[in-house]
Amino acid sequence: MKTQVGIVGAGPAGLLLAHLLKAEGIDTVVVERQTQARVLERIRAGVLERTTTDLLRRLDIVTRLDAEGMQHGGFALADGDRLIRIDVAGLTGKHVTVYGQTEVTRDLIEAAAARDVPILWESPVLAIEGIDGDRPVIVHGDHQRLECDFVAGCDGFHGAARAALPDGVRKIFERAYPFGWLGMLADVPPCDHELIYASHDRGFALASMRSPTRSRYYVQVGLDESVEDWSDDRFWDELCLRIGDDAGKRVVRGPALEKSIAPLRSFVSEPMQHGRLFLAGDAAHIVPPTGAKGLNLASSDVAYLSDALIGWYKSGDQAALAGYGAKALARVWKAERFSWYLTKLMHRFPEDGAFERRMQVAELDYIATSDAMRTAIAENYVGLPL
Ligand code: RFL
Ligand code: PHB
Repeated sequence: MKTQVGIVGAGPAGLLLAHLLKAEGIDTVVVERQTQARVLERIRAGVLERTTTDLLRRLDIVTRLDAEGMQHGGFALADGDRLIRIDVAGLTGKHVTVYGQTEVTRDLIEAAAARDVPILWESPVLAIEGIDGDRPVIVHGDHQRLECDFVAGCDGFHGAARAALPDGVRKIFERAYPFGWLGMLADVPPCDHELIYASHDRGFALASMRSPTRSRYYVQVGLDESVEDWSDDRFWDELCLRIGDDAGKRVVRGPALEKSIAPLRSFVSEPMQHGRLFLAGDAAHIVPPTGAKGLNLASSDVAYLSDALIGWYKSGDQAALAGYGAKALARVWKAERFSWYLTKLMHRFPEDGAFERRMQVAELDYIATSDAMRTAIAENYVGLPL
């Protein structure tokens, strides 16, 4: 089999890239390890920057996004019973959109079928060969070979593409955090019309949502804990303690539709390209979810990469392709910084004592009283310009 751009992974990065290239007449094949059903049941991100919604608009895949996505002009940082509102719209003139990653993925997969964007399901990529030459090959499934001009590695943190960069080329920057997030989804109305990120003495909590009738909540847990340790009742009790009295009283309880634990990690692999292989999204970098940046970084990578590939095919532009990684990494590192900063500010670290806790409270005090601090947080949260 042959194509122009072979794409590994049918997550948001791979699917968006496939559509952006297809819209310019460039052929792609997406090769995905999982079944379509498995990809569609993964519950992950919930907050979309303009970077992401603008790409979906450019592709005209916005019918459901416009009908069901919720525009948010702010969020709150909670510290005990104090709520510090970050007026994102007032400070930046921009909004974020609350719309689940699951829905983005569903919309992209449905549009792929309608627009003849081929996706090979249940076909794990085993190797990527010849990235130093002109005709790299993706070896997948039952040792089938997909010959391409370029390979885009959009296969997430546990994928195969990053490992195809030669030894000695890759440099890893990493921080694993000593805790995870236990997430729970329930068909109950959210406790607030905006998101609340809570820094409590007992640990972090987040009140988020998917729709006016579906809530998504998280609590910080130890790495030694498992979902079985957390009955629904225990989860609701802990959440209500951590998010502050007012919001806690408004929490509507209900049975969990899903519960899972995600460890938190900061990770960057440089460079993001070698020869004819280009990495995008979680394949190249991971952020802790505190800043809501993971999916949005996948989108900005793909915006840069699609522009560079389109330039190469339309006008033989080599420079844009050669500069892709550096351009993407400049934005990635700023999102890494913001995600790390909010994670440090809002979580309890087992090694920290009373002094570090006072530092967090002092910083939250400063944020509460300084327009400059709130502006810095708002412009990072809403997404730095491309
Ligand atoms: P994905 O979504 O992991 O997709 C990669 C795809 O590649 C496939 N794959 C392979 N296919 C073929 N052969 C192989 N050898 C393969 N190996 C893997 C996988 O099956 C998969 O389908 O990566 P992508 O596209 O880069 O997208 C990244 C985002 O999914 C991720 O950054 C976000 O979910 C992170 N994230 C959030 N991001 C936000 O922007 N806003 C948020 O509010 C937000 N909240 C979150 C999050 C991530 C979370 N978890 C569970 C890690 C909340 C949580 C709890
Ligand atoms: C979510 O709704 O899943 C969500 C929202 C904001 C975050 C992380 C996750 O920062």
